[in-house]
Amino acid sequence: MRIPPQHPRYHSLLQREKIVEAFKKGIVVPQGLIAHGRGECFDYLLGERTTPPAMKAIEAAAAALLLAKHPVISVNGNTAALVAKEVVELAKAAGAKIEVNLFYRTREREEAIAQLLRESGAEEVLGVGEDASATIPELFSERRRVSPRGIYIADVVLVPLEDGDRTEALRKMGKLVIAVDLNPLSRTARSANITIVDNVVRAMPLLLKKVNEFKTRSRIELEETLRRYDNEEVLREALMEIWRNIERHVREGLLIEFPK
Ligand code: PTJ
Repeated sequence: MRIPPQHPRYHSLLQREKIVEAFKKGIVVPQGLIAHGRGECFDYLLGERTTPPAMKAIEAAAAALLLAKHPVISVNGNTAALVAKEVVELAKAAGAKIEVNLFYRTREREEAIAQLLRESGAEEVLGVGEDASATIPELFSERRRVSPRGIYIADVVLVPLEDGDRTEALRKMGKLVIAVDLNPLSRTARSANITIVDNVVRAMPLLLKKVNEFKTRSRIELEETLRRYDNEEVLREALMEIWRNIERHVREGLLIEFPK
């Protein structure tokens, strides 16, 4: 369906269209539609903008990716539907590998997502079929199956739109986990090392920009950016952004005015 650009909720409706189209192609699962709806709700409460705490997390994430020996970007159905091109560009800029990792894993979905990533410019996509032959310990969902050349040996893993279990399991393996999650109260948000509380469609281009900008920084400067970062503080600030946004609406009134 064509969304008219003048529509006041154009950007949000466009994202919905992308998710629905990807659902029809077997890239997104029905549960992914529900997850997207939950994200929309938090995005609304955040004011559909990248907040200052999200920007702090993006800077720390850029530093972590540039400092990493084996950075990996993990891709699921929703992420592929919304930001396949940005994932590929970020992987190239940060020297990261791209790996398909699905909660609702089927061979058809792995292949469809890998195909979409290749069409978006990816030269190599890990985690498909036999390549996902290593196992994350203590994880019982299909997400436990990972590539021995990718997530299994990674020191930094970027996990957009994750479910909590794997973030915890990856942390227990000693990896630095960067999450992108609009819900600052989710288990993923609270167990990652760096949580970008922002819509993945806004966060990924900003992260790419920061990675390119930080390439001129020394390792010492990047380490200092990471050292100063406090995820608990950033999550608190993200919640305060939601709080203040609600407070502003209460103060300024809620009704839309019409000419008499
Ligand atoms: O493709 P699969 O099989 O790996 O499945 C993917 C889903 C997303 C269905 C699966 O990982 C899942 O069930 O995730 P959850 O537990 O619903 O968590 C998804 C989180 O992403 C929620 O906290 C949402 O608020 C958040 N979210 C949804 N849309 C966005 C988002 N965060 C950032 N940007 C979004 N566009």
